[in-house]
Amino acid sequence: GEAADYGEEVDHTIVGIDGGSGVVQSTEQAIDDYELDEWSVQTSSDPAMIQELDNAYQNEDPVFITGWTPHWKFQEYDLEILDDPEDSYGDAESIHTIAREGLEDEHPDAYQILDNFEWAEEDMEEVMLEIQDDVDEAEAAQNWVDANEDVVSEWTDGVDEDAGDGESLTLSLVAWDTEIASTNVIANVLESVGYEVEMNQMEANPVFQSVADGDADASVAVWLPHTHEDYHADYEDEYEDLGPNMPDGAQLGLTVPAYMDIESIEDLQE
Ligand code: PBE
Repeated sequence: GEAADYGEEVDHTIVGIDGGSGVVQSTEQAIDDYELDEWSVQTSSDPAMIQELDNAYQNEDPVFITGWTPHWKFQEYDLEILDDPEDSYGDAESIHTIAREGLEDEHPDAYQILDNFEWAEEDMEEVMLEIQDDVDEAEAAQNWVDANEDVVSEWTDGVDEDAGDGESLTLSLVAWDTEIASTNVIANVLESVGYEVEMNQMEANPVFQSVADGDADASVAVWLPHTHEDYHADYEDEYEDLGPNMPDGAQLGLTVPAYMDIESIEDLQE
């Protein structure tokens, strides 16, 4: 089909993930910025969105999803992120680690490891792909850690192998595939030096709130400067931003299968 027909073919619906996610909020912004008055975002979850993508893809039907990199969907399907001349989705950004106030004093070794945690887009993709191939999340994290001892030893540099001494830590995350991968890896490394780590899945806002309130020790799920700008603005005075754990390769965008005949979000304007 032609770009102009796609609106009717998909009922002017963009398939999204959870309403608290930055990528859904940016998509609502795009609908505004490009004056796509008839369009709306249907919220669901990361797996439900992929299921809708898969259904459309099997039939080469048009479909619009709220996409982001890194994500295994770009390995599994031939997809394009549409041009965004209005910049509704922001530029490439980083994923940051945040820690609660007091963590450095109370668990200095855990704090040190969280502060040192840094990996690349390809690393995160490896873990995500394994999980997608039905490897258990903890096992995929263990496999990556085993294959990357040199990287991990930089994160644990100077930390004793039983530094954690059975102390408990909690990490907050949303069940996005990216964050399931990163949280399992850092949890694995913290456990390897003797901490007991609990990973708590929640909606987006509570991730920030839990670290701000001190109910959680840390989160590695903070996309900045664009995706989580509003949450970060609300809570940043109450937690510590430890900087990027994945400096490059994070990008949001309106995403379609490559077989569709469309380049830019602007092409949806009627
Ligand atoms: N994501 C994955 C999140 C951040 C991590 C892109 C789906 C979001 O849009 O908030």
